[in-house]
Amino acid sequence: MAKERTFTMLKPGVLSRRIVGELISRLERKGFAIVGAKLMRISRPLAEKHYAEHADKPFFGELVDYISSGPVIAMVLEGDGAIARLRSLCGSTRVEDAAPGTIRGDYAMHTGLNVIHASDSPASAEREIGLFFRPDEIVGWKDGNDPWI
Ligand code: DAT
Ligand code: MG
Repeated sequence: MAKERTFTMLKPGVLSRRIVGELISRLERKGFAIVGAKLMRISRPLAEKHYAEHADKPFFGELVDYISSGPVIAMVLEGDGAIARLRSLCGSTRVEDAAPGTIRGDYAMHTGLNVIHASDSPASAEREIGLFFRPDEIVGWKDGNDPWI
């Protein structure tokens, strides 16, 4: 499986619940390498761009309100097959379907507050990384002999 980069974000509420460390630990424990990370508050225009594919959904307004309502941790993760593997670690979008053992399954009670974002395809990953990170904010550090990722 080819090495990929994907975009992830710990959503508003994760900082106030003091579970940033736990969630990042789960990403690291799986084997992803963190190559970009920032604590930020998302502006409404950035939120609207990030979630543009949902602009005509009934929950779009609430989604943009929520994602811009508090601090988030935006990250770029690297690893073999990172895009699909991160989606699988996060679990299903609907919390009713998010299996125990996944991040959403373990930490979320409401679909609209499902704790973590993860890019859903190579095209989304490239687009979302570009929305949140300048090229010089991404620091590749993987040792060529590192067998973990
Ligand atoms: P995902 O975050 O798994 O990629 P998505 O792109 O379909 O899911 O939706 C983006 C976010 O919007 C999702 O994480 C939570 C929210 N959302 C999705 N469907 C929803 C719904 N039916 N009601 C309320 N919020 C919803
Ligand atoms: Mg999505």
